[in-house]
Amino acid sequence: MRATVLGCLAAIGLASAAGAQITPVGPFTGSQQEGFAGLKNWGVCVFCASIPGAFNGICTLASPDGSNSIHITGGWGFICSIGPNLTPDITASTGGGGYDYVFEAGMEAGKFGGYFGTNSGVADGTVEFYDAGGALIGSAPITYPADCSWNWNGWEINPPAAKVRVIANGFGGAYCQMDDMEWAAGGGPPPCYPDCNGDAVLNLSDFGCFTTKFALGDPYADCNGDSVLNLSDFGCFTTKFALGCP
Ligand SMILES: [Ca+2]
Ligand SMILES: [Ca+2]
Ligand SMILES: [Ca+2]
Repeated sequence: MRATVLGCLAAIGLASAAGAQITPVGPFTGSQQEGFAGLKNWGVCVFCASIPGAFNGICTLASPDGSNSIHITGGWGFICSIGPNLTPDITASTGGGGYDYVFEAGMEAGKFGGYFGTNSGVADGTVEFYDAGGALIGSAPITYPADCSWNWNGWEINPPAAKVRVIANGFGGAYCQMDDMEWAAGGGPPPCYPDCNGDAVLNLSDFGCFTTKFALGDPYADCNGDSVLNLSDFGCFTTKFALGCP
């Protein structure tokens, strides 16, 4: 009987689409960089729905809602004035619900980061990670003050993300300036779901981690993959924790 129950639970586990583990990382040198200077092509569009060819051709910059809101420029004045970070030209959206980095199939981002700032007078934002099917697999805060300075934010994403969406806190997700972005493929071992904090040890901290993510509405906490966060997800997490990690 016990074996049958465990077998059923394991089958449910396999059928679920668990979220990704998102871990903040410090500045790194990726295998592809994007400084935006080579992508400014105002003869085609000054404000664009999408701009292909980013990160040496593996990524398209795109407006989430398809509006002409992706902009690359030498510098940008608004509440304050922001200039380039390490390389000429910077980018941001002027609306559209944020700013998407859409990666080619097979070039999903296992590590992504860069320098963020804003000229809008509104600090901070959110980054969202999506799989190839368009499902949200994780999110994290982006922190920068509202003073036109450049600030590193970066993440490890496991499993890697097919799309990274940057949403500023102000102006409908717009005016988060970015420069000198870094990309790296995934390469770590596949994540073990109950190791919520990603430290390769299963202990009480992972329950605390899960509870926090649940309270924040993080997609990771949807353990049974039914797009609803409720008590079933606590049961699911407890089961997966009991089954352990390889
Ligand atoms: Ca630049
Ligand atoms: Ca752990
Ligand atoms: Ca659920």
